[in-house]
Amino acid sequence: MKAAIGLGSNLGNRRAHLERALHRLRECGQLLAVSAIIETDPCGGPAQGRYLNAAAILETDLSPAELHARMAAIEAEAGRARIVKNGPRTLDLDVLLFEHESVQRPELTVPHPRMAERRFVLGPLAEIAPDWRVPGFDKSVGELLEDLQDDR
Ligand code: PH2
Ligand code: MG
Ligand code: MG
Repeated sequence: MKAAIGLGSNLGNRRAHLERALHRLRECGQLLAVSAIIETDPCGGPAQGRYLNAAAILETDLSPAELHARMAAIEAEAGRARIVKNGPRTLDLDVLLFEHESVQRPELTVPHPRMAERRFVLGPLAEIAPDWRVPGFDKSVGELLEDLQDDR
């Protein structure tokens, strides 16, 4: 099964956090594609530093819940603390898409509920998976990015 994963960091050695996470994700399956790492202005939350963001496609035998748990462990390894919503973080790993499944669990919603509004998510993802159709939108990742560019 294919999962699209969003990566972000704006604390500490940001690039090292992302690279370490990509290395650890290889233990969860096969990384089929990794986008360029881009620097982005922070969206939402308190005033904070700029982010490095990227996206990756993982082929995995894990379920969405298992993958989410493994990703939370990788975040914890990077010293991720959850103090402020949308606050600065050493490492954020989000399951953006899982095949064409919709997942509604207390700890995990897929597609990621805010991905369609976020250029820092759609930009990197459109680089590696522009044609992936997003459940609930009846649009592809590339089309969602175009919509965003239309109204901003
Ligand atoms: N993540 C957030 C909130 N704001 N802004 C940018 N540029 N990049 C992020 O990864 C990011 C954010 C919550 O996950
Ligand atoms: Mg996030
Ligand atoms: Mg997250």
